[in-house]
Amino acid sequence: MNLKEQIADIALSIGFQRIVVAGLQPLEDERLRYQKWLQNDYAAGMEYLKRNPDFRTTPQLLYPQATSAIIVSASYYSHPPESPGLQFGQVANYAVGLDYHAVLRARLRELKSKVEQTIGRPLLGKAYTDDVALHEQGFANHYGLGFAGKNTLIIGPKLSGSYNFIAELLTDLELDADEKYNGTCGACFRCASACPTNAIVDARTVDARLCISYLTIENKNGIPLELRPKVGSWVFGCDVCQDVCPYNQRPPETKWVEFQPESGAGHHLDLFDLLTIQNDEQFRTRFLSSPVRRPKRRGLLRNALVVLGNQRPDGGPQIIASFAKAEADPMLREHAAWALAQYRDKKASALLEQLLSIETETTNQEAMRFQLEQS
Ligand code: B12
Ligand code: SF4
Ligand code: SF4
Repeated sequence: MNLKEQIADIALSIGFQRIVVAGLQPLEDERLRYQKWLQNDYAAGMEYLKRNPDFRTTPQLLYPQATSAIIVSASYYSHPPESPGLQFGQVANYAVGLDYHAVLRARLRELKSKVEQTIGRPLLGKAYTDDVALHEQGFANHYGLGFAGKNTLIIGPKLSGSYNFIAELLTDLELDADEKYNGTCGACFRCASACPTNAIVDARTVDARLCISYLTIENKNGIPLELRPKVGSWVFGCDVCQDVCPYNQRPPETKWVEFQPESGAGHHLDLFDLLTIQNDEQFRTRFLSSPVRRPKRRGLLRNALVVLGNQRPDGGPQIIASFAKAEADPMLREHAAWALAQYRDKKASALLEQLLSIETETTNQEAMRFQLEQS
């Protein structure tokens, strides 16, 4: 067995799904495509993506001592149960367990130390995953971890699908780079047709301004009015363009307990319960070590209000109105008013009128009057 095969064996024994070796030459095509993506404003409010864009396709700028990159994928999939009811919102599969950044980095460190035992010397190596620094899908696509589907996600061979994370170890090992994997979507266009917001604007191009994943996770502002109904039941992230993909019909389940729903927030969050979280500290304690903490209390409660407006569970109006009366954040009060208006019944409208009578922000008053007219 040569060193590359030994490393692959170790990676698989740790529980990674697939491993390839990438060269570190800059990816010029991806650099230009990424530049165009930024120019089209598809990165929306993700300012961190706009800084030092060329670093993303030039790994040696990140880590000059590196001579190769070991790229791995790891399944995070666990089968979602039926929703327990209308007061629950759905969490994207990648976020149901513990924070993947910490889990994957720990597993990459394990890989590094086992490779060190094998070669009998310390290894120079840096672990990355989902760091803004590297264009992970570009390298994964170029060196055969899988192929880039029309939804932009990397789809592994042999029906291993796309419900997997990408992570990498930049090292000083001399290893032969792998070749591109020639998978294809063929004539399929299911993801783009199923996307609730038409965010897949071209094959292999997502406009984040429209993507529910962006709107509910990275977006720091309100969710645009016209997109709120399309968010549907997604309280955090979105899996529609993966669920419909023929390559994901029988996805391999995660091998790691950390990604199981029991380890983290789970597949569904109780939206009434979320509205009882009163401050950032309570929120941090509740979602410590979960990816769901990313949009902070303000973002997650905003999402909860949108899903409540879409699903309109019994008992919702009273709970939403009590929440809004005590809430200091004007953006959340406006989303609460919107959610109430979606009930389109007298009781909810009366509660909305009460909210309007105590609202202090002029822009919110205007928005609430508009909602009242619609309700
Ligand atoms: C910013 C970001 C987002 C943004 C933008 C997503 C996007 N598609 O651009 C938002 C917030 C919307 C997002 C959402 C999600 N994300 Co995200 N995200 C990232 C991040 C940080 C950068 C991605 C990026 O650079 N986008 C810019 C565009 C230009 O690049 P791209 O789409 O990656 O590149 C594609 C094009 O260049 C295209 N391409 C290649 N050749 C050609 C040729 C032609 C002719 C054309 C037209 C295109 C084309 O293929 C490339 C690969 O798909 C990466 C981590 C990283 N460091 O790379 C994770 C990452 C892509 N996300 C990931 C995940 C899991 C998700 C979600 C599934 C989470 C969820 N369930 O809510 C969704 C999926 C939504 C979707 N359909 O993309 C995983 C994907 C794993 C995989 N198997 O592919 C990554 C790799 C994180 C990780 N380490 O695992 N994400
Ligand atoms: S994650 Fe959802 S909103 Fe984003 S591209 Fe996929 S289906 Fe569309
Ligand atoms: S749904 Fe179809 S078009 Fe979209 S990524 Fe999967 S195979 Fe490709």
